[in-house]
Amino acid sequence: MKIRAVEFIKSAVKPAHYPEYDFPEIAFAGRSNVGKSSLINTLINRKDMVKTSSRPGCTQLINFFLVSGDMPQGDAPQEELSLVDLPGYGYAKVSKKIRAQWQPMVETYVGTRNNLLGLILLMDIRRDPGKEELDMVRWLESKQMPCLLVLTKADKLSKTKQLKQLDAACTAFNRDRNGIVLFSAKTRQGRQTIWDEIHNLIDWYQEEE
Ligand SMILES: Nc1nc2c(ncn2[C@@H]2O[C@H](COP(=O)(O)OP(=O)(O)OP(=O)(O)O)[C@@H](O)[C@H]2O)c(=O)[nH]1
Ligand SMILES: [Mg+2]
Repeated sequence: MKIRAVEFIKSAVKPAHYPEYDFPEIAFAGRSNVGKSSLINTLINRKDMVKTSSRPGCTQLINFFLVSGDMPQGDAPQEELSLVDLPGYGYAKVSKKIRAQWQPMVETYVGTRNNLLGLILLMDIRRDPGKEELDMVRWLESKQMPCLLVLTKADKLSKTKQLKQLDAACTAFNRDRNGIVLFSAKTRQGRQTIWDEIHNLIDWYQEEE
C-alpha cells in the first residue's frame, strides 16, 4: 500500500467509543513491550505516529489509526484502512485493576467489532510462546477470527537462531513457516510480508461484501 496519510482517530475503552466507520480494520496484539507500536510505525513509514516506549505498559487504551493510501491492485484507487493498537498484556508492574480490565476490553473489542478483519499477534522472538499466546490463538480460532503470528525484534538474533525460534513457534502453534512472520522494526525485515497478508485479508473482505 502506498500510504498517503495517517491520522490518529481516537482512543477507546468500550464499544460506544469506537469510531463509527466500517473501513477494514486490523488489530495488533501482544505482550507489553513486544513492539506493537513500533511495528505499526514501520508499516506506515512513520517514526513515531504511534507512541512507543522502553517502559512497558505504555499503551493502555485501544488506539485507532486511519490510513489512506493506494492499494496495489483493485478498482478503487484510494482506500482507507483502520489500524488498531491494542494495549499490551502480561506486564506485572501495571496495577491489578488495569490488568483485570485488559481481557474483557480486548474480548469485547474482538467480539463486537464487525469491520475487524483479523489480528496480528506479536511475540518477542527471544521468548518461547507462553500460555497467553497459545490461549489467545485458540480463542481466536474458535471465533474464526484470522490471526497472523509475528516474531518481533528478529534483529536481536542471528539468522540461524531466528530460524530455530521460527520452527519452535511453528511447532507450538501447529503452523508451517508461511504462517509465522519474522519481523524487525530496526531492519524492516518482514514488513512487506505483513502488508501482503493484510492485503489478502482486505481482498477477502471485499469479496464477501
Ligand atoms: N531491537 C529492536 N527493538 C525494538 C523492535 N521493536 C520495538 N523495539 C523496542 O522495544 C521497546 C518497546 O517497543 P513498543 O513498540 O513501544 O512496544 P509495545 O508492544 O507497543 O509496548 P506497550 O505499548 O507497552 O504494550 C522500545 O524500546 C522499542 O524501541 C525491534 O524490532 N528491534
Ligand atoms: Mg504500544
